[in-house]
Amino acid sequence: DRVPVRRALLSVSDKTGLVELAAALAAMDVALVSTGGTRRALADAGLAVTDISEVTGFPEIMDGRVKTLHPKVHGGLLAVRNDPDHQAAMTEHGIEGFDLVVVNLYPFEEVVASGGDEATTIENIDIGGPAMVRASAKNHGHVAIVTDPDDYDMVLGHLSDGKGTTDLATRRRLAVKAFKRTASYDAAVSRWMETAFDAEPFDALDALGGRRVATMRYGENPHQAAALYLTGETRPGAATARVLQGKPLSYNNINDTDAAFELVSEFGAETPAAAIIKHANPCGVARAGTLIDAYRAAFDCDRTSAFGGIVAFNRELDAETARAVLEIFTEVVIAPAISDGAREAFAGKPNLRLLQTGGLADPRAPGFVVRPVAGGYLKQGRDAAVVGDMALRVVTKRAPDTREMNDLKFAFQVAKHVKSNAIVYARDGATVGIGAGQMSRVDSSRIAARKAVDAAEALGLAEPKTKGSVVASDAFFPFADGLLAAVEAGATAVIQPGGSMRDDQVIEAADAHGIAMVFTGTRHFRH
Ligand code: 93A
Repeated sequence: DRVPVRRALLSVSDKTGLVELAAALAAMDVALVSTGGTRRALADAGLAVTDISEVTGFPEIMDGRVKTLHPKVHGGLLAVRNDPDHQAAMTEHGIEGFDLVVVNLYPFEEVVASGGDEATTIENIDIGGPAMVRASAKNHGHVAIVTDPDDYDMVLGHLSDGKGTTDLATRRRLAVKAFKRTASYDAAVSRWMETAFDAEPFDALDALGGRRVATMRYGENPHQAAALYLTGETRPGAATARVLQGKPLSYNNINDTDAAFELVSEFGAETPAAAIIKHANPCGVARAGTLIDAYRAAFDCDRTSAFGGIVAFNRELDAETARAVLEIFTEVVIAPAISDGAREAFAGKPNLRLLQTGGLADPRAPGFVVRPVAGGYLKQGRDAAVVGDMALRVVTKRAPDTREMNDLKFAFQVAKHVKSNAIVYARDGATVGIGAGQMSRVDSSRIAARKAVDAAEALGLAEPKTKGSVVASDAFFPFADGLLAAVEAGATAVIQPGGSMRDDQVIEAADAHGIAMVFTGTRHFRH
């Protein structure tokens, strides 16, 4: 198990003890081969040394990024000396073996510690060095790999005791140390990148469980890492859908597509429904006799916001509706099924992501939702409350008529899928104004009404569709002001959970304006 050391490769950034080591090796008739800087240091000390470029027949290129990454080098490190095939390859390609390899790496850790800039730090990520270290350590049966100047004396001692040979036990010990070194080196690189790029480490992402099925180019923003995990739940939706065409889905795409499909699933398959989502909030939702009418009505709610949106349907998507969707730029289309005609229509827009879920998600099905908090995460049951199951209570003098009641239920179903504070105006099965995500309910009311005015202008209507509409609020009106804003916009009926200390005042204001109001007793906060 002793290997005679006849030829050594030296390539070191830390030149401590280098000349002494090389001189001792030269005195034992060991041939020396080195990379540029190391070779110069040895030549300056008067030692005979071959430049690596003479071995490879190739200059060091790209500022030294490629100097030892060559078969003449790695063949010499990895060859199993007593393997006839390896011997034949060495002869055929003029490869000579290295018996001793002395490498220490670019001072990456020191550059980071001294606050080097990004470009300098990246240049100090050693690639060729670790490759040589790992190759030699793998081939420790034939090669001794020295990665630490503190070991030079020990190795020289073994060589002189063993008449210029190394023993297997020493080579094994050196190999273990070598792999520990490359491992800690790479750990330092990934740690630095994590901080420098503010990237979420995937092992932290993985820790929540589930099976990682896709890694996105980035998360909500380009500096965030992101991946998609499946939990094994078979719920139809964005994560489990078949992607029929299109660019890879981004993190935001999947998040928005999930919101879109959960929303249309709320309605079941009975009546055709369409929802258009932006930033996880709907900017238009409608039900109608046909899918295309539902889409057009949803689109009319807020044509401006619909641009670049995510569109979800609760029925098989037909060709005519597909062509209507293609009239504006759309990121993602998702439906339980996609007809051949619709697929053909989308084929002309190969970037558009087309998703087929195979079915609708059951809005009543149990499930859970997780959200991270610093140092941990919150877990809660999915909001599986459905307006159709709620004990609705008319609290005003006037009860809603049938048309109002249908729209009230529809508006409350949509409000469940709007970020709080949510205010949803609806008329004839379509949203006509949506106020989302405001810190005060009255602001959401005003924004929803304002958007309805803008939509009327865009559509060339004499007055906004909120005239004669109904309105849903995801949580109770704490004061009468939110309700009065709805009255001002022209709503004739209101649906809300109720339960405020001032319900009396809100009911009184509704009665004073002839408004019909329904309490659901159930709240739909969504944050
Ligand atoms: O830039 S590298 O990743 N590319 C290489 O091919 C390569 N080969 C050796 N860095 C490479 N090295 C490293 O150069 C060694 O690990 C050592 O740290 C350094 C020695 O270079 P010199 O002898 O020119 O000072």
